[in-house]
Amino acid sequence: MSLLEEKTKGQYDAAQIQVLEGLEAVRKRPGMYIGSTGSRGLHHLVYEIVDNSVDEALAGYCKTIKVTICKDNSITVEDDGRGMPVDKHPKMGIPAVEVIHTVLHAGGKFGGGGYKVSGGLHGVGASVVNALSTHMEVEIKRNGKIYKQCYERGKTVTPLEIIGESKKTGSKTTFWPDPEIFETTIFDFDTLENRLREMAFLNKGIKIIFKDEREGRKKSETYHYEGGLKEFVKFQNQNKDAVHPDIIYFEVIKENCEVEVAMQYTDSYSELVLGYANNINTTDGGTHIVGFKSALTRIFNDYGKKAKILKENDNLSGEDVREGLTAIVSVKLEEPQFEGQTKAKLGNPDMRGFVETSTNENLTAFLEENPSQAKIILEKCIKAARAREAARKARDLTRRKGALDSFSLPGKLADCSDKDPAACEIFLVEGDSAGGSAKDGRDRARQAILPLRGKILNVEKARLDRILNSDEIKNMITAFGCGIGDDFNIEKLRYHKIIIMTDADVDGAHIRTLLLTFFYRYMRPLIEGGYVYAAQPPLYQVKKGKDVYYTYSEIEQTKLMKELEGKAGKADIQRYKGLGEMDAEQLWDTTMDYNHRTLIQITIEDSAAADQTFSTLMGDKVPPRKKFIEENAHYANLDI
Ligand code: 28F
Repeated sequence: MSLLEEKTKGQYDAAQIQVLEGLEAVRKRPGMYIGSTGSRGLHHLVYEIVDNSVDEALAGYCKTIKVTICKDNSITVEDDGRGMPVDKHPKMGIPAVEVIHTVLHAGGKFGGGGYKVSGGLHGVGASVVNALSTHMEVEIKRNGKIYKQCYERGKTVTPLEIIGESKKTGSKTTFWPDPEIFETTIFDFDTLENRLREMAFLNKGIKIIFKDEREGRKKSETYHYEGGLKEFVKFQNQNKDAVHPDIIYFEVIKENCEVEVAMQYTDSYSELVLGYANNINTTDGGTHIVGFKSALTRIFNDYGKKAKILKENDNLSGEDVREGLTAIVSVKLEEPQFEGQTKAKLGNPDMRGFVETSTNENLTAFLEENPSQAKIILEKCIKAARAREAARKARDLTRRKGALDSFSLPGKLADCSDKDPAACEIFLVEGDSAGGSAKDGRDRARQAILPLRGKILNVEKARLDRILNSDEIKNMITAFGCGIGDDFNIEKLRYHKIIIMTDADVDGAHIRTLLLTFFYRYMRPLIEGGYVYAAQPPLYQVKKGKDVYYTYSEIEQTKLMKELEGKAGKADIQRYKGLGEMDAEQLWDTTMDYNHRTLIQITIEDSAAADQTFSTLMGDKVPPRKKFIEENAHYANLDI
């Protein structure tokens, strides 16, 4: 054995052991690397591989990325970059491509000056995808050849082989997610579409072709936006009415960081400010967003006074200048620091100043060059300020003061005796009769009941002052105890489960949608924190002899009737039209009893998509709503 082999042998073994232990750790605790082994974790695998192609594009070598959900439910990602290196790694004695796929965090910084933008969980890299796949194949076009290597659950199973020739360059990865690891291995087209489209907006000029080749799905979409964030705002506002014609857009590129901003005001009353750092959606904000928001407030106040639209002692708040604003702030930097439990908050202090200064300069320039649009925006901010003032007075009525809390709770609330929020839940019940049954049937220690009389106000089309005139809404704010909007404080929430209990019919679904719109627009941390649930009342009661059964879907009902066919006697079937048809005991047994009930937890998968959905479904424009319902009707179980 040569001196070199002797020398590397020891290292090779040690490195090899580290490799095996590394990927074993990934299989033992996958959640540490991809967040969860549910659907979100499964989709993270795709983002990890796509990010490597995006990095190659940001380095300037790749133009097109193809993502395919194959017939056998594997995923293929292909790019036309330089092709992963295939030369032997000096220390490990194996090809660089094998290091990338078998050594944890081997992705590292790429040559060519681009930054490594991290994946959803900060670039755990292709090796994690390998460890969590039953099979993974990589094909590389480089040096006029086509190379191929295969892996299984993190282990190399074939040597790197030359399987052909090609004048092109690029990388192609196919992987089969491991059903031993994931609760589901079925990919969701919409989930991938939202993220791939977002990546195309965030990295202008990149072309992403997305195909679904599964049976009956034959879909193909291409995302390619030379306008970058400008096109993102246009897309986000497509179902809203802009109040000024131009999308305000600027980007500032420095040696080691860059910021890109696009923003436009619409006639809606809610705000949407989306932040990204290295393509990661910073849902908890961070220094870049703080910088952007402080610049916004100062610039509009300064400009407003200079242009004599504001009086000297007027002062617009942050909320006022963001009413109706759709803004996207994307920063790219070399060493991003993510904070918070979900690592979705940017911590780098210097990004605050960088974004604030960039926004100051460019927004001021836009307002001075477009005085008529500036005037329209400022007039909207002034109206918002007036409404806020009116709302503040109304809101003070919903805040409970002092020790007399119990007396200032809404009369309709049947509160629970336990005072530990983590143990308590509140049912928002449609209709007084069901509310009465729920009050009688509940667990008085931990279950509170707030009956709602019919439909609540559609907040998507109302300003806060009008919203606070609604008794139903005021009652909920007071009962929850955590305030709304900028006042919201999750620490004051009185119940850690907010359960929407409405009839299993179209009206019930509409009330649930109105409630979710209110929570999404004015109490979003309730949904983001997983506090909001929908109760599942039964659709049928079936009596046979002395047995009573409840079913919760048409499928379950059909299955039960088949099972009962064999038994003697006639089944007595009752289709529940509303909660009010159940007495207290039945309501408890079927929908409220901790041990038998089914609750659906409401979650937000994608901020931009959620905002789009609410503004489309609850906004003013009918054609987009009609289109949305047609495209998504197959998800609904209607009781026509
Ligand atoms: C389908 C997924 O992974 N594409 C990739 C490249 C290109 C290079 C590279 C990747 C290890 C640490 C350097 C080529 N030539 N698509 C992909 N394309 N990785 S991953 O290098 C990774 C090395 O840094 C590449 C010259 N420099 C870089």
